[in-house]
Amino acid sequence: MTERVGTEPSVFTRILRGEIPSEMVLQTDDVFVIRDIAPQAPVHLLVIPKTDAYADVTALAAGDPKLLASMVEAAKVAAQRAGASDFRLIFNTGAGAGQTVFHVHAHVLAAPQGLDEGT
Ligand code: DGP
Repeated sequence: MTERVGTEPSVFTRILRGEIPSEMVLQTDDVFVIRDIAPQAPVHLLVIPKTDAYADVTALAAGDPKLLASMVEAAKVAAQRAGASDFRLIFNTGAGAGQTVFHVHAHVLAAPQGLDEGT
């Protein structure tokens, strides 16, 4: 489990503040959803809690499971709005697994016609 360290705002906090442009697709009281800057699928969204208190999904699940549930609900709504009822939900957890931003976020990967094997 990784806690966020340091006082520098994460890139996602800076996006939420409007300091970095992004394509915002959904916002709730506690979660926002943007398009990934480097999409790996026809639909590639990032679901991000507004709080930066949790570095990864293990910290979030331990600290605020209701917020984790809110992320899953936001993923479903955002994927549906993008025309995809089925989607892949991925939490890269730890640098060794490819996590680069230590402000917990979920990748939503989808395609309106369904994802190909190997996407
Ligand atoms: P991860 O590797 O799991 O930590 O995913 C971080 C994702 O964040 C990666 O897919 C690229 C995305 N990302 C990084 N910087 C920006 C940005 O400034 N804007 C947007 N929209 N996405 C970003």
